[in-house]
Amino acid sequence: MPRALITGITGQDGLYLGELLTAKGYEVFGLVRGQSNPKIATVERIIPGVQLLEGDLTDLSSLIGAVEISQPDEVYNLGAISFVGLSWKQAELTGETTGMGVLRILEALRITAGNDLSRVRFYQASSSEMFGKVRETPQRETTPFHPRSPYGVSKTFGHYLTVNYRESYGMFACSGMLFNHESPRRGIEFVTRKISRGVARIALGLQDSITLGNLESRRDWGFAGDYVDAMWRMLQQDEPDDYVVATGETHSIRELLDVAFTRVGIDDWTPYVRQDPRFFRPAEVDILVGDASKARDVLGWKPTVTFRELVEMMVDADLELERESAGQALTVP
Ligand code: NDP
Ligand code: GDR
Repeated sequence: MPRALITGITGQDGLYLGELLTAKGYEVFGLVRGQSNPKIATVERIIPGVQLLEGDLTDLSSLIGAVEISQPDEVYNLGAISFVGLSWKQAELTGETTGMGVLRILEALRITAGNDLSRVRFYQASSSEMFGKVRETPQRETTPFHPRSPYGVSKTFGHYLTVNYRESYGMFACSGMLFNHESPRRGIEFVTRKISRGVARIALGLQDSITLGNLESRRDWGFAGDYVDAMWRMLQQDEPDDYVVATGETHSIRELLDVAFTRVGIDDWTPYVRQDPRFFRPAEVDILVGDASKARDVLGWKPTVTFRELVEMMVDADLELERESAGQALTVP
């Protein structure tokens, strides 16, 4: 039975990856931070049999402990401060977690393996945010980086470190340059979920409007369930490498609003959407669109959910969630 250690198991991708690996017969270990993490119950419900280990990406000895207990064949480093907007407000914490956290988990693996890093396979959750102010469109593995946020800079550090451990120690280390991927499990701070949840609440009469920032930026949005499959495929190859994972389509926030509001029967969303400078960023990534032909050719990976299907799936899930919690509010005294 192969053994996998996932950092960031309480996040969107951690839950999908844990489910996928369990279905494939893995023994799944997950790193959980904090002394009483409220997401533990959700993780245990979604990933039956998961073994949770206490640890934090800012604490090397806890990572060494987690590696010693789990003895992993594969490590997926998904833990991070992942919200770009927060990374300006908590730049140091972002650097420590999203950047230096990669160094610490790699060091934990090196120290426990006694320099023989050939046994363990490592996946680093890199990001299209590394392309930032894009130098070419679409972006591919060879596109130069120009990150635009402390988050993007930290991810770029983590990417190069992953490449460096591969080159320095012969480690099977892969960097997945993943473009935005979403789902009903997406955190409510991200724009897709903020919109799907807001639209559901507006349709049910629970909210009047949604307040957003820049509506002109464009992203390449895919479904998170598809993207964790690409992560796993990277670690099953004969040779470690880096891959762009993306749909190849780009859409604006306006188009996202069009699809989401149309789903609940509202054709003109302008009366329901406000803008506030609070949600604009000091430096924006204007457009992202990935060329995933290497992932398609080498990994045999392709996305299965279209942009429209993704947005509709998220709105439908939020409608159900909001109806359920409105029902509970009525019945619970
Ligand atoms: P989430 O924000 O949903 O999850 C982040 C995870 O990191 C949570 O489990 C969180 O734990 C954990 N975490 C935060 N700080 C620490 C810490 N100090 N020590 C240990 N764990 C910590 O992110 P996603 O699931 O969406 O993304 C997974 C990874 O992929 C992230 O690294 C992200 O940056 C990257 N990525 C995501 C993309 C996307 O579109 N989703 C695209 C490209 C890259 P807790 O619950 O305790 O807060
Ligand atoms: P992103 O995702 O920064 O691409 O990072 P996010 O959904 O936060 O922003 C996407 C775009 O929407 C614009 N926007 C808003 N964003 C948020 N969150 N809230 C708003 O109110 C709002 N209004 C407009 C943003 O300016 C931006 O242009 C995500 C994260 O998952 C990262 O961890 C990951 O690496 C990248 O995707 C790829």
